Amino acid sequence: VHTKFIDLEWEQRRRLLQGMQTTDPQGPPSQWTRVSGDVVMNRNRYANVDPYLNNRIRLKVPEGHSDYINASPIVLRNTKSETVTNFIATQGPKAEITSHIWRMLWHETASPSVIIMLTQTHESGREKCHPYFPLSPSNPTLTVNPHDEFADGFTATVTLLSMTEDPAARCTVRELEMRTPDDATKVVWHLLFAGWPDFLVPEGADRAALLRLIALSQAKNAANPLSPRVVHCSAGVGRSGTFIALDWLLRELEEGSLDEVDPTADPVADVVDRLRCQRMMMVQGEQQFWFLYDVLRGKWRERWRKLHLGIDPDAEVEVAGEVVNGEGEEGAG
Ligand code: PTR
Ligand code: PTR
Repeated sequence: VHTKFIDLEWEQRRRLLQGMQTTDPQGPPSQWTRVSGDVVMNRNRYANVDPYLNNRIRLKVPEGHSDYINASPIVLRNTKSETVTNFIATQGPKAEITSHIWRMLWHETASPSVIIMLTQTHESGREKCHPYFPLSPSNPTLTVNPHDEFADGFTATVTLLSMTEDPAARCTVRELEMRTPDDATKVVWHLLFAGWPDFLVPEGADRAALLRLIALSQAKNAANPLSPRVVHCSAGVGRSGTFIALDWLLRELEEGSLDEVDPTADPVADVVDRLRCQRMMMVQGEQQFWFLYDVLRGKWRERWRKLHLGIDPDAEVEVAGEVVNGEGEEGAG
């Protein structure tokens, strides 16, 4: 029942986005209208980054409470297969409002659900994201306190079931179980990526690791491919936008949409544009923008060699910039 509900809402949203305007005459005057007010400002990590008024996740809260969370639904569709992929891009939760990400996850995603975290909790001595999940097996259970000022009565326990390192994806994989008071449960895969400093791009081996991470997140979500993967960094725009753009571009490549070279087409600029229609500042700065071309060019060349020369890229492992022949490592499954 839950999955059907999700499908419906997201399908409606997709149609709305295709028209690129709100069909609701009472709706906001512009697609770019931002959410304002003190409640909103207090809940934002950065004063200059927030979701658009008509494209935001609304928390399911009791009447009279604010449904605001700094999170945007993101929908992309691949050209040939017409496969729809859903994400939620959100900021790194702040300490007072960690209940919100759990509430959102509970209502908007299927089980198992997937969170991709692209920031460290602290970078250069500053908090980039509150540690909102159980960090270690020595302290495996976290309770969302229903009496917290911002929890609005929502409660759940989140238990760490397992924690493993996936070195090929430079990722800590946590399997969590969320349980509500009525004993309903949801499995949550939490993928914490270690290779991406704020405002920059993954370099060297971290670049290959990022591609592994993308594949890993798809695999963890494979049981419910329409359920949105939750992606966050610190502001939820730079690294998150780049991750989502790459996820889509690599799929375009795989399904052959980029095989015929059309000199007027620019799939990178197109996807960044489409992302920025859904959440501001997605893909931050030139460096992240060029990074997309760079990764795509490498993968495109790999595909071309495979199709035309029969050279299988999976039989090669990239080690610190050098390509050596050998067995491909398996990602953690
Ligand atoms: N009943 C409380 C509220 O309305 O906020 C807390 C709560 C909300 C508890 C949702 C559980 C919830 O999950 P579900 O809707 O799946 O029961
Ligand atoms: N005030 C910051 C700025 O405009 O630079 C907000 C910001 C912070 C924007 C981090 C992007 C950031 O990166 P990311 O989305 O990857 O966390």
